[in-house]
Amino acid sequence: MSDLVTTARQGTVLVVTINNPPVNALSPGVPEGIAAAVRAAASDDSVHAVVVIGAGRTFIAGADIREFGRIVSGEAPPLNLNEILTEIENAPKPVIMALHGTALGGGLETAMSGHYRVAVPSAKVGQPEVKLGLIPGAGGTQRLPRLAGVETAMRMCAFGEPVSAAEALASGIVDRLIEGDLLTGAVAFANEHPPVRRTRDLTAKLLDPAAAESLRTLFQDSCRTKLKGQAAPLAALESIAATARLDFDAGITNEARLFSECLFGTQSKALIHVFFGERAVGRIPGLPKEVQPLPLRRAAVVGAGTMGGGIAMCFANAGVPVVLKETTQGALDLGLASIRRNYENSVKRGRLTAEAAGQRLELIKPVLHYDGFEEADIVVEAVFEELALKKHVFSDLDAVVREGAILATNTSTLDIDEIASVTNRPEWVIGTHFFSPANVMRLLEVVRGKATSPAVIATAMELAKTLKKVGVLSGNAFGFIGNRMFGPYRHEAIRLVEEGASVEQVDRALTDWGMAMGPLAVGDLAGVDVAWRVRQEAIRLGIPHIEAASFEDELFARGRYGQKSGAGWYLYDDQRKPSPDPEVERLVREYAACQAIPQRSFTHSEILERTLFALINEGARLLEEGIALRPVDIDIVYVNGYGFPAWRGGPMHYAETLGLQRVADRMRALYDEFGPFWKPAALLEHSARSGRWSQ
Ligand code: 3H9
Repeated sequence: MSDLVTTARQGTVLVVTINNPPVNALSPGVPEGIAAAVRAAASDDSVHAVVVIGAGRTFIAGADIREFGRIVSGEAPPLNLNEILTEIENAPKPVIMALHGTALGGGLETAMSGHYRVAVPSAKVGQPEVKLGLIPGAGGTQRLPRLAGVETAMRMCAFGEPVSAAEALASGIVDRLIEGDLLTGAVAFANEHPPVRRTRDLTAKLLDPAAAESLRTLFQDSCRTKLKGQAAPLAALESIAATARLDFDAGITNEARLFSECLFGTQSKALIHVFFGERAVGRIPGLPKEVQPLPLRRAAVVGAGTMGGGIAMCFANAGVPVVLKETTQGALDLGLASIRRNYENSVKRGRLTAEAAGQRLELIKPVLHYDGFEEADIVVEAVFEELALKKHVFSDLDAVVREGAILATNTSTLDIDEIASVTNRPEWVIGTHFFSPANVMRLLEVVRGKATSPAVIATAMELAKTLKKVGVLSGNAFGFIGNRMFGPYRHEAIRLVEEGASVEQVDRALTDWGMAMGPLAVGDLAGVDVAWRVRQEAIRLGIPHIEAASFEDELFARGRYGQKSGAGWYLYDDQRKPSPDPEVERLVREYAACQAIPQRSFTHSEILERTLFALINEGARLLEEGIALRPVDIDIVYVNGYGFPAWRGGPMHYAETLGLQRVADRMRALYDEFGPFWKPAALLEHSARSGRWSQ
């Protein structure tokens, strides 16, 4: 027996323990080890049953995701999990799977190849493969409907959300919940001498073809709205629906074909890139290992507007007491009312109990002065985006906040060093760019100033984890990573409209491609006035490629600020539902005539190329300048903060998927046609030949 799987005896029960930290993934050796133990038990007369359990914090969290890339590139052989699980299922003595932590993907599939499953109440089970662009590939789409029914299996496999042990019990996935020690409970279960019961033989919950197809259609519609563009959920549904017409073995063969199509497709590569990327961004190259994050026991936030209120909620949600400051009672009351409303809505939607909402609210202490700031380990300033105002707040903070506390500014574009310069402790100053709504959006851009100390950087990155966000470190450049790239992207969207495309066509091309929102609709959401101010600041600072004139200035001049004023690029009704505005179309054509901009029509692929290539080129420049540490940091920013489809992997990954040579060639052609804006970044030219971003 290998170290990955060990066995021990408890009376006539063979206990098989999986020991592959941190999550007991099915790395090579693990499934083989379990099967070998089950085989040994079969030929040992002194054993009457087998219990399989995970060591450490969890049962099996799935196949080893690191292996998939190696399989696709041909470095590793395909997984033969099906054969192994069939051997376990065919065992002549009962096999009881004991679940704690998470039994996910191949973990649940292994569990279902056993004859019974027992679980602690805190356990969760699921088939999350779709989140990696895959479907269950070791019998999950065939065994789960046999245990839980077709509808539950379709829901779990198409959406990938895990279910609790109680739900698993109710649906038949789990046979018994164990209060107290899991192993003791599992061995006791085995000692009840349950007969061998193979999941493959259970057919009572399967449906006839018509019923299975109608459920499939229902789920397909829901996937096409909620998981637009993704192939794996539809493949999972196809495989489950096939249980109505194929026997178990044919169903497994069909599943294997669909699994392989997903595995060798671009979507799984992209989603696996995002899975590891979200974990990789937390590792900061160059940060000395001995640097430890500082404890964050108490927080304070300056400004109870939309951002400040949301940030205070983030702390409260993480159980960190927070002082929330405003300058007037009216503003403070408004801010708190909005926080209260947010919590009430969560309670109404069943996401939070009233008690938990009350506890969180209690952690937020409203103040009009800096009371309580002296106790804070971190202060986040979230006042209006204006440099002079932020500097004023920071000089106040420097006077009231204790030494050794972090001073963070929630800015989306401003210069961290300039803000830090008004304090006597620039090494304690850092940018924390939250995205709106701060209590919902997962991204936290952490911006290091030139003096920010390594411990402060490490603490801010840890803060992201504490707040259940993904922190990405950026250098201090105008717009940091996300907004700096968003500039050229929107620039092109606006240029396309100026050159003859309609507003809806540009947005539509990008949303059809997978973006959560079109770039012009985003302008209306964020505020045309805000974009205007940012642009003026960029012009003032001499940021390259910002042209003096843009049609958006016309919208600004007419007070068309976007959603908040009822009109911007679109017209909005009372519910903020957009509709195209012929007036915008008239104004833009007038503008184009004045500026002598030649008019033409555009295909969707031209729109995609111009907008997305502008995004990619700016990303390459950020890498060249060292503002973004690695291509994956940019990808994670875009997937988590800008609605970039995760199944396309982020802009830099997408560029590799297209082929960097192709991107560079097209960029050169655009450069010849349109001039300096399209100058390919040196890094792009440099990386084109290898096809991978080099640094
Ligand atoms: C599958 O099973 C396909 C099957 O149908 C079979 C087909 C034939 N493999 O997230 P954490 C690493 S597809 C390899 O920070 P948490 C992770 O990268 C798979 N590595 O912890 C990290 O490494 P590092 C279906 C894995 O407590 C470390 O473990 N299963 C795997 O916040 C800790 O992870 C899934 O999709 C893995 N399967 O969350 C489950 N899982 O420290 C994916 C984790 O070096 N995993 N790692 O950065 C998860 O959802 C979470 O990791 C889990 C724990 C909830 C388990």
